[in-house]
Amino acid sequence: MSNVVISGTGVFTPKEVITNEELVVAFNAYADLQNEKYADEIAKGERDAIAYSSEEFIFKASGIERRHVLNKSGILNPEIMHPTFEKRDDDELSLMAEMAVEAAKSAMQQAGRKAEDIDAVIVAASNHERAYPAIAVEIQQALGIEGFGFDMNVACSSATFGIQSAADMISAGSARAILMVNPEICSGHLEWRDRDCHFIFGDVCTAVLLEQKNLAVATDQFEILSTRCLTKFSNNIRNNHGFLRRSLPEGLSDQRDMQFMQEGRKVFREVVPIVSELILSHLKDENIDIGDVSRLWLHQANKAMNDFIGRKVLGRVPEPGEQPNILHEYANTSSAGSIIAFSQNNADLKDGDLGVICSFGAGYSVGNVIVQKRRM
Ligand code: CO8
Repeated sequence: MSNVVISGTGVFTPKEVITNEELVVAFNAYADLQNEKYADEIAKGERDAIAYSSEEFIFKASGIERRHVLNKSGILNPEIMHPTFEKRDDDELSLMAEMAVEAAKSAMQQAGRKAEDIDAVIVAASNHERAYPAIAVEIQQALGIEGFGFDMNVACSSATFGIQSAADMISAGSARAILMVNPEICSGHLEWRDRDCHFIFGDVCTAVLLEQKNLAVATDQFEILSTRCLTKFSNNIRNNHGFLRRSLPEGLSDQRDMQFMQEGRKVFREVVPIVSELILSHLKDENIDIGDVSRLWLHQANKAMNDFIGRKVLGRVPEPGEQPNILHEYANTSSAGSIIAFSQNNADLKDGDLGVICSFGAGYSVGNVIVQKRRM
């Protein structure tokens, strides 16, 4: 459809790791401190005691075993409970740009491409370190890419929506090649003091290089056969930390809803059918039989959720490796999850094999990309 290929991918993985065990120890120490501090109010029934978190629950409910983060010490300090970063001067590379440059270099190397071959940069992520200048423009400068760049946000679906945007622009002739990057500093936005969600996210950055099929030089390429995106409004995953925060009435400028909030059960129940239906109808409209699809690279939020979607889409239990899971190692990395799964699990596919990259999350949003392996 598009004459566009993915010719390279890259993943920047932060060195620091937090295991479930370490996370739970820190959370429970925080709970003890708080419960001690508010012991009188708790005894009078004016406040609920904070319940302990548990490793068993986390693994069983999510499939997550550990997560990579940019700063471990702040998150695990029961007096702090969030990452801490040094202030950077405006003329230093920002954190998101730094991660993205690393991931982008790997994608460019895999694609056999240099800065002069690329015409645009898209930063597609769930949180942006600042509003302007766009992080994409900073990355463009850091890599020496001419042309243009912009930032976009569709939460967990940012990468697939970014792939669609890039593929459409390349098809239309606006650019020869586009670097689409997903720097996700989820740790900065997660409420580590809330046991319902403190285990969910990790940090990472992925990069995807897309280019005109007839210009691509990489040995292994994935032709984009078709993309489909869908959004449907829901408040079940939300945060209210926008730029009007300072303007709220006194006492409301630091509320729980300014970090990640979700109704996990409702999300699970409502998103699974939307995703399964979208994957199946998209394949049908492209005259592709699900039996001919070799791999599903799904958004990585919850292992049970992905097992469920895999079963619904394939009509059977997926074979090992057919629907790769990276959650145990990375946790939910928002938009980057399906791209990590794709990047780390495509080398064995043969020329002509078909696959689907699908992400889903806040919005609600779902992005589906049908690809076909090309071996030159
Ligand atoms: N330890 C022990 N017990 C716990 C813990 C814990 N850590 N947490 C909760 N419990 C308890 C609860 O209190 C509850 O107890 P009770 O039954 O007495 O009330 C019980 O365990 C069960 O709790 P839940 O019903 O919440 O548990 P679930 O089985 O539903 O699992 C999940 C929770 C894992 C969150 C699950 O619902 C899930 O994964 N749902 C899907 C969510 C999803 O896909 N979300 C996508 C969001 S990501 C996205 O869109 C990107 C947003 C932007 C990124 C932001 C970056 C930070």
